[in-house]
Amino acid sequence: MIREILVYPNKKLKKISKEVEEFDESLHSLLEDMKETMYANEGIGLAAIQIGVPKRVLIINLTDEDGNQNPDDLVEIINPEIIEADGKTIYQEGCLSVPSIYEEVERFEKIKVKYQDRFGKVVEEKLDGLMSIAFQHESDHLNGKLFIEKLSYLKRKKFEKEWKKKLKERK
Ligand code: QAP
Ligand code: CO
Repeated sequence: MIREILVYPNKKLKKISKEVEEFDESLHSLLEDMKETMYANEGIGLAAIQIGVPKRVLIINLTDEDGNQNPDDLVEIINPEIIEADGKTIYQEGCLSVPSIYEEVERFEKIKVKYQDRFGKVVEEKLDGLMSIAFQHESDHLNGKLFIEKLSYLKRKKFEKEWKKKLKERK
């Protein structure tokens, strides 16, 4: 089922999501809803809280070199942890919860992560490139953080101004 995406400044987006303890049918149906919702909105990543579910669940499906999004490349990530981080990288990020806004954000370049799959199996791997950035962006959602909160004071001001303008235009 396609669910509604919560948009900034919805207060639910600030919630700290809870660890998943049961790797059951309800988790699997949440993952299916997240996939449908992400594809319907042309996203490459989505955290459960973006559809109002405060659970530590996220999905990422990057596009390939030709810009095609292959569902076989979709990764389901439960209870993510970053256990090592190295270097810095800057990328112009967007977010389905902050539509039409793209700003440069600094992240770790390489990370070592630990998470669980939909059956509870523990996975440990090293990530770099866009996958590392997406993992950090989506993990921040589970702690109630949006990418716009990582902007400098001046850039945040600029964003708030742009956002107000966009709100008026949408009405
Ligand atoms: C998070 O972002 C991310 O403004 C996923 O109008 C960000 O899927 C991963 C989107 C940066 C890696 C790097 C945004 C779609 C999608 C919009 C998204 C929009 C339509 C964003
Ligand atoms: Co986001």
